[in-house]
Amino acid sequence: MGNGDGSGVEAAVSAAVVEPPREKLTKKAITADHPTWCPGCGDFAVLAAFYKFLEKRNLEHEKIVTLAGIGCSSRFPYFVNGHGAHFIHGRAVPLASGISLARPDLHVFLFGGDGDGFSIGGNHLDHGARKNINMTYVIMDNFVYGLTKKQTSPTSPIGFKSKTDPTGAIDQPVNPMKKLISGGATFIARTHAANVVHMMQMIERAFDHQGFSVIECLSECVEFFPDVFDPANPKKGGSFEVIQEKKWDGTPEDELRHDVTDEIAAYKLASLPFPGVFGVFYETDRPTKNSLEKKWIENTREKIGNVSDLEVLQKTFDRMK
Ligand SMILES: Cc1ncc(C[n+]2csc(CCOP(=O)(O)OP(=O)(O)O)c2C)c(N)n1
Ligand code: SF4
Ligand SMILES: [Mg+2]
Repeated sequence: MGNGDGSGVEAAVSAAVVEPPREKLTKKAITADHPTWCPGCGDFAVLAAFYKFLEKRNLEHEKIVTLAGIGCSSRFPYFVNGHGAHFIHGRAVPLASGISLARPDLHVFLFGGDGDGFSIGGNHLDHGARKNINMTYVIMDNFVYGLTKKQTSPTSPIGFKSKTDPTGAIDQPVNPMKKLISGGATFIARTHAANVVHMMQMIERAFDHQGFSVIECLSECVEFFPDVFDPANPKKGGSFEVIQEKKWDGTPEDELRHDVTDEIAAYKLASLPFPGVFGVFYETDRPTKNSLEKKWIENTREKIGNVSDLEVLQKTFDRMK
């Protein structure tokens, strides 16, 4: 073997590192623990849709990251066999931001509840949105704090009786779509856990979007706020109204369809009374923080002569002496 100049060895090494063809990602491979949610909880369907999405898109298994804060819905990463963390209540966005920026090659998914996302994590949500950090965030909204057994959440409707509002909630609830539009999220959609096909479509669209993409998914807490989403569930006598998006085909009916790039139109859709409409409210193309930081790092590297990370660190320490 070899001709004495090392090329034979190199050839042997490169032959040795040829990767075998990837096995298709199966549900079995991505399923971890048995979900511990109450029987009938809407969150089961969100997990099922996510498994289906992962299988369909056949993502590289080692690049899947699921993150969450705290709550019933935030138990999600336990049930996905991949990299993941069940993090501090409300702090999943900052954790995901760090991972997304440091490892832009990974697929960063966040799952969590209305309390985690809009209450304790509400401020982080705004900053993730305005910075347009690349990630896919599914907020499983059940209009209640489920894990802690029925407190009023930021999306609970006025009049909702809970342990914190025994005579009925009196505070104006957050409108998730309006909050996300004004926060600066670049992909904003709404779906319902009773419609797996629609959920899948929204997850795929959010995943394909470059930037901070958020889906509000109505997911029923059968224990502490049952039947609240029936008005949007045809199987329970409701109607699931899907947003008709513009096809830009010049037809008169297209005039009436929704332009997802129109912020004001998105805001108007968000003002419709409950149960509102479902689909993509808003999508815009704005540079991600990931891409801006990459440029900035590359420019700095060029300026300092493409030295190694260790040398940069050493120089920084030297300056501090
Ligand atoms: C800093 C902190 N504050 C409060 C709590 C208690 N706590 C845990 S989960 C939760 C709310 C969960 O509600 P939500 O995010 O809507 O999730 P759900 O259980 O409804 O899916 C609260 C208040 C906590 N764990 N940490
Ligand atoms: S308490 Fe509600 S949100 Fe939590 S697992 Fe049970 S049904 Fe689901
Ligand atoms: Mg909740």
